[in-house]
Amino acid sequence: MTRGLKAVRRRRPRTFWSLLTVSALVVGSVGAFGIFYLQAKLDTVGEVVFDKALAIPPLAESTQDSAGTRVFDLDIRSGETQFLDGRATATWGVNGTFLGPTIRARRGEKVSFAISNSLDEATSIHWHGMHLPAAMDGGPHQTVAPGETWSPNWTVDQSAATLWYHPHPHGQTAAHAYRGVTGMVVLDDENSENLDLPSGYGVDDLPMIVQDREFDGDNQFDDSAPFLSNGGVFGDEILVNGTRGPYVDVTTRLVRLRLLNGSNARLYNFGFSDDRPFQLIATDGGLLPEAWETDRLHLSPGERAEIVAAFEPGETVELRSYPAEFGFTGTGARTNGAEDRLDIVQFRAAGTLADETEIPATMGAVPDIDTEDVAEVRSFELSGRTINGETMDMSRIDFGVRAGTTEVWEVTNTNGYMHNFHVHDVQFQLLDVDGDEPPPYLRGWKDTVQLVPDRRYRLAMRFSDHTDPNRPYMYHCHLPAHEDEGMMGQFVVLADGEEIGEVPRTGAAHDHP
Ligand SMILES: [Cu+2]
Repeated sequence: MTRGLKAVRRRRPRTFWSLLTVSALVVGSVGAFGIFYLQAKLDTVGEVVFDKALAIPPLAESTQDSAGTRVFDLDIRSGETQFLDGRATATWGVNGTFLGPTIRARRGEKVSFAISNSLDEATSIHWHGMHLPAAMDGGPHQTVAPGETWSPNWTVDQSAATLWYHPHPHGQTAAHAYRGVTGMVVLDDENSENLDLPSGYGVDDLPMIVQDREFDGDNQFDDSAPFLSNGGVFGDEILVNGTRGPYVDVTTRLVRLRLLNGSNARLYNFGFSDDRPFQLIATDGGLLPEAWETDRLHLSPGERAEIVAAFEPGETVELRSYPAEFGFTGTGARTNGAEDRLDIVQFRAAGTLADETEIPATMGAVPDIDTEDVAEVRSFELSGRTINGETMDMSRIDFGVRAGTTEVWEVTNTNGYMHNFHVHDVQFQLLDVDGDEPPPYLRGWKDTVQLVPDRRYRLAMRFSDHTDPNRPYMYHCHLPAHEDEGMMGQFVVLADGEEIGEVPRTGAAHDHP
């Protein structure tokens, strides 16, 4: 007994102290987690001072050469931009210090670009959503070295749509995009030009590049990912076209907003402060057959939507982002911004509003890919930073597709947080989600789709032309942090009888068309 008690007495302090240490560590960790978790939820409704007119990116100037090609000059450069009081923020831009001009072109036009890189590191300009030859795509194989000029050209051959451009150098996309190399592309066609939709650029047809930014104590962009984030950086300031605290003076009853989620990681669930309904008229690839009325709209990074909102004379209303309605499980929601509520832009309607436009009953063509004759069905599982267990290898062409054929790609996100899926070169048609008809906002042409965890998205796409056995197009998660870490693959479009070639080894900077 005595020995036993002694033994117990001797052991007790050690057990006690180790238990205390373990408890302290557990409590400390839970506490730290709890603090980060609680701080992770952001609500800026009513906090944003809307005191700056929304900047409208200028339309890019162009000249016409003797062959009728429209030529644009774009210069990627660094500079400083005044977002906050005090010190300016070091930024990058195109033909300016932050963001770039809007490229506007018409179906059938030949376009050509002189893209010069005035930075001191290589970058690229990728034409997100554009159907064009892989050598002109501006992906990781078409980087532009410092001091060099890259001159892609192609013929615009797709329906009217809101596209965009951004950097795509492998491993650096997130950082370069965050600094500000982003712009919009507006394509027109005969159909869009004859519709009665609001179309006065900057008046009742507004480009809206929506981006979150985090500023450090010295007013500089901070793109470090917060603790517990799965997607990269989440900023607590929202910029629209580079304007912080923007308002719009509304002069017409109907206003069309070309919304682009130009953020690196944040999902937006757009809606108005009074929950008024609005009309979705276009998705990534162009106009919907008919408008769809809603009061909320999810856009994941890279996705675009054109919406038309109606205003009453004299009123003021805000566009916000509401908590995500789906797409996250468990604690991943809060620590990935999905519970945030954010004021974005304020609309101030004039006392009298012009009322000369309407939403036509029919607008775009119904996506109608014939799936009777599918050449190939492929599966893509997105997990961690891999697609089908592999990470991006610049020299590995994952597969070849045959020009003139239709394929069905089945895509699944196996994580509890967000991935999305973007395919270069084509617009796809969503066939079903887990066998169910896609929701209305996914029934138009898409090039990027949010992947709700554990659902299977079946995408139909047709590869028509621009064959090149050596130069790949990309498919990837469009959270740039994920893509940079390898969540990307490469495919080539092959002509009849052609075999997969080899990615040119001459160095990306010299892979000029
Ligand atoms: Cu991802």
